Amino acid sequence: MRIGLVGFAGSGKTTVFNTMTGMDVPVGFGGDVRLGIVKVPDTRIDVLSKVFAPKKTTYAEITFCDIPGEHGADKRGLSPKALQQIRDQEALCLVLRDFENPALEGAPDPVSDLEAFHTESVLADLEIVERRLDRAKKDKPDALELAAFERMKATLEQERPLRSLSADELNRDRLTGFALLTDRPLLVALNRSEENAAKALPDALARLIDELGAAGLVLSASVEAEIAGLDAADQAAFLEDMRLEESALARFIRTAYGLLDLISFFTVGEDEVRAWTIRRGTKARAAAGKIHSDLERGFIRAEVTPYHVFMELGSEQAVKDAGRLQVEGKDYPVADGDIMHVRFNV
Ligand SMILES: Nc1nc2c(ncn2[C@@H]2O[C@H](COP(=O)(O)OP(=O)(O)OP(=O)(O)O)[C@@H](O)[C@H]2O)c(=O)[nH]1
Ligand SMILES: [Mg+2]
Repeated sequence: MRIGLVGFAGSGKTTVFNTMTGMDVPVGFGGDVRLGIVKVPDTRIDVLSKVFAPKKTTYAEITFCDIPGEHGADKRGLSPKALQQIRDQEALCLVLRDFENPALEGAPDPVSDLEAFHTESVLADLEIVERRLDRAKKDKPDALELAAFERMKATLEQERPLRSLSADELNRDRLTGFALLTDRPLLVALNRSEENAAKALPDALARLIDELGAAGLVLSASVEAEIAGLDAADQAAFLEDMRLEESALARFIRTAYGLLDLISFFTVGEDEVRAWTIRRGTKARAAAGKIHSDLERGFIRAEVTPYHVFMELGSEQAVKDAGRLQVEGKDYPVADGDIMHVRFNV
C-alpha cells in the first residue's frame, strides 16, 4: 500500500518520514519526492515464524512517499506540481504543523491548515469534474457516468469531500484515470512539539476530521526521532516516561489499517512465513491472486485455520485431528488472521 505524506511547507513531513522509515533525509524545506518502505509489525508473524522456523519471514509492507509542500505562485497553498504528486497516492496522510517553526511566520493553526488543504483539494477536484461535464455535453454522454459526475459536482459545491459518497454513488469502478483528491482515504497527523506529545486531539480539530470522513492521530516527530534512536529496552521506558502507550509508527499503522479497512492473512511453511494485506471482505479466490495469479486462475479451495485456533491447538496437524480445519470455496470472505493454504490446478 502506498501512502503519501502531504501538507504545507515546513509542517514536518520529512521529519515524520524519517522517523517512520528510519531513513535520514535532510529536513528543512523542499527537496525531492522520496520513497521509503516500512514493515508492518505483527506479533502473530513473530509467533508463526518461531513455530515454523522458515528460511524466510516476510512482513506486510507500507510504502511512504514524502512529497515536498511546494507553494503555489502566490506563496500560499500547494503548487500544481505538488498537487499532481499527491494524486498518485492510494491514501493520504496530511501532516499538520502544531509546533513553532522559526522559519515560518505566525503561530501554528492546524484547524485553519486542515480547512485550507480541504478547500484546495475541493477546488482541484471541482475543476476536473467540471471539465468532464463540459466534455460530456459535446460527445455522447453515458447516462450513469453523467449522473455520477453531476452528483460529484453538487457534493463538491457544498464543500463536502467525494469520500462522503458511497462507491455506488461515485460509480467508482469507472473512476480510474480521474485524478481526484478528495476521494482518497485521509489520515490526519497532528505533528506536535515535545511537551504536547501525549495530549489528545483538540475537540475542534477532532470534529473537523470527523466531518471530512478522515481519521486523526497525534504524534511528535521530534519525540519519535528520539525513540527510534534507542534500543528496545530503553524504548519501552522512554514511552512510559512520555506517557505514550506505543510508538507513533505502531499507532499510525493501526489507524491506517482501520481507516483503509485493511486486514492481514498469512501463509506458512518451511520456506516462508508471510503476511499479506487485503481489503476486508476480499474473497478467498481474489486473496489467492495476491500470492500468485496461478493460484487465482486455478483456484480449487482454501484450507483455512484462524490464527487463534492455531494458537489454541499448537500445530496444523492438531487442528486437522480436531476437525477444526476449515475447507472454504472461492467466495469465502477471508478473515483477519486466517492462515491459508490454497489448493489449485493450472
Ligand atoms: N520542534 C519541532 N520541530 C519540528 C518537528 N517536526 C519538524 N520540525 C522542524 O521543522 C522544520 C521543517 O521540517 P520538515 O520535516 O523538513 O518539513 P516538511 O514538511 O518536510 O517541509 P517541506 O518539505 O518543505 O514541505 C525542520 O527544521 C524540523 O526540524 C517537531 O515535531 N517539533
Ligand atoms: Mg520535506
